[in-house]
Amino acid sequence: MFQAVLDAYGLHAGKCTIEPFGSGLINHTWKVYQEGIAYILQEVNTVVFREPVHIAHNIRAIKEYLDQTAPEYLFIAPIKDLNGDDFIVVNNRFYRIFPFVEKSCSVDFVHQPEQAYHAARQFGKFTRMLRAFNVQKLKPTIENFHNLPLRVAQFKKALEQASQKRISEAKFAIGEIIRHYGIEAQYVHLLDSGALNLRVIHHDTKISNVLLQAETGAGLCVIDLDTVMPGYFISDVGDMMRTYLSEANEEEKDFSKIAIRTDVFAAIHKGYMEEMDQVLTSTEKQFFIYSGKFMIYMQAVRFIADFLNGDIYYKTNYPKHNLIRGLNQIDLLNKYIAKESEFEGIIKKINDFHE
Ligand code: GN1
Ligand code: MG
Repeated sequence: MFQAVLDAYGLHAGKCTIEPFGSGLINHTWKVYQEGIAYILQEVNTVVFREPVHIAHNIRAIKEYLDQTAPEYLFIAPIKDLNGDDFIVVNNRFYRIFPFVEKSCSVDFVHQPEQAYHAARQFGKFTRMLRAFNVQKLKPTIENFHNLPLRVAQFKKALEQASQKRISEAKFAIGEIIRHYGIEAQYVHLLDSGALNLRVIHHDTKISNVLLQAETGAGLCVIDLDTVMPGYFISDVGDMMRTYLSEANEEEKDFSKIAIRTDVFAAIHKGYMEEMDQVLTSTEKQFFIYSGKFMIYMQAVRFIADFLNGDIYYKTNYPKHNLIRGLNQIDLLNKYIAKESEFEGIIKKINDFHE
């Protein structure tokens, strides 16, 4: 496989070193070196991304736009192969190669608020750079990816079809998801009211999807552009809340370790707003705090639905893995909701200062 893929790019397998790279669960990634130059080789998971050509289409359209409007902005598009294509298909598998950004690094956890600040700035900057880009030119790379009503409908269907054993094991989680149906109702109301604008959204804002300068830790650019598609800002801000606020992540089984860091909340707000303050409408800004509830709840719904379905989507390492992940997200959600008035206080203080 490597031979055929590398050939297409004029690289020579015999002269390369190839090693697995990164911590992604969906795609396969390798780092390739040849004669002192490093590349990132990736195979796209076509079970999850059913139309990989949509990914290539979106990245190309954005790259062309940015080359015209902001050539200094660091945007990591795939390298073209010898035929000028930005991906290659070998044995029905879909591969692409990216340049490796030298002197960059990434982290898997937010240890300090500054890291959350730098990441939030980069995700905000990305959407800001593309504020005048016609979002209708982008194709959905996963249909209904962050469509909460659909995710809840999938949960209800899973509940109907699940075994009695799984239903009784997940009893508490199911009750919690039902207790929080209001989060979905609020989303439906939000969309109906037209309060949110369709924008170019990243949809996977975990900290490892930002490249940082190795020396200073400052933000360089965003990566992992497969879920870049039209969406709402609450997806990006909400996924930062979901994955940065607690030091313990969704894999943690000891929920006493899940705790909300308000200084990280303030850092996400500062970084994102430094870029997006002039872009978001005042109505959209009212849903900054809601975004965390939206994303944490949706993730809980997805994990529990997958548990009820018999673990068919997310990779699992032990029998109740998805149930524990779902319970973890429910715990995070309840702790987030308990902090809402503190979050409001933080935002009010910033707004009062600017007035
Ligand atoms: C999946 O594998 P990863 O971490 O890139 C999922 C996200 C979830 C995340 C939860 C395409 O992303 O939506 O938030 O797991 N991506 C897809 O860990 O489903
Ligand atoms: Mg991803």
